[in-house]
Amino acid sequence: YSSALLISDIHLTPSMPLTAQRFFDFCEKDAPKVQAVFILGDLFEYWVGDDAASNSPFQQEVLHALANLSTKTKTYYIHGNRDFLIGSAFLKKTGMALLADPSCVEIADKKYVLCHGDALCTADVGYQIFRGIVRKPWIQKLFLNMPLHWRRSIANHLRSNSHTQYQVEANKSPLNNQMRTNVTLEACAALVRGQSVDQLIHGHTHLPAHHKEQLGEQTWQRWVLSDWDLDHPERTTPRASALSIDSQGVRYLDLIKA
Ligand code: OKV
Ligand code: MN
Repeated sequence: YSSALLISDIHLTPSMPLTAQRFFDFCEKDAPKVQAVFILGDLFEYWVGDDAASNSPFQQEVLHALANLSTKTKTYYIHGNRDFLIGSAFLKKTGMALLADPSCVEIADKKYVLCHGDALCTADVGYQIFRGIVRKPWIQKLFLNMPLHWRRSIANHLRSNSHTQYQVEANKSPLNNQMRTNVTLEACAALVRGQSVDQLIHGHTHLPAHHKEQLGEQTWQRWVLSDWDLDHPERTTPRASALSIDSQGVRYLDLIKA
């Protein structure tokens, strides 16, 4: 592809209408201008199975926006830590192609490693244990075979527990918490070394920035995608951006100003 847009962490939910509207506008106006769109996970705030989407008018609206976009440009998806249960039924209806986490892609003659980013947060041992459990195929099969109301109830419990736990940790020691929930230099180094690529793009941490990093002899660049937050009442400056790649290079596209 000679041009692409990359987004992640939109955390779509009906309770965030301004964020959702910006996403619909993105699909209609911004995204069709490029040859490929990569969504690097956490498009949705939560996901308990493709069958739940059929009952939700909101998820249907998102599905149609993506299906319409897929007729105009190539669309790719990488699972996030929230919507990793997005399955082949939803993907087929939206026309998106699933990419493995991580994946190596070539855009405008340069190679990039793309991933959601949660697997790089290796200092967060508790989260990596949770991830190891819910990412096991047999556990996912078990979960998906439960009645929808059980799945919703489990998801609500896990979500409220994780929210409380996170706030407790953050209040105890904010700096330690930030370090624990960020990617580690070692995990990034291992990833770029394994893929023999020196440009890495991920989301998840909600810390958008361009980094030039080094560990030993190894050097690489890392771009972090931003989350989208147009609904948060305490946030005076709403945030939403995409990463744009073309023959000119890599840059952040501010979707609030645009
Ligand atoms: C996603 C996260 C909730 C973090 C549960 C097996 C279980 C899947 C699941 C249930 C929860 C996804 C699918 C959600 C991410 C949370 C809370 C914290 C840190 C099982 C397979 F329980 F049976 F083992 N889930 N949902 N969290 O609500 O979208 O990432 S979720
Ligand atoms: Mn995430």
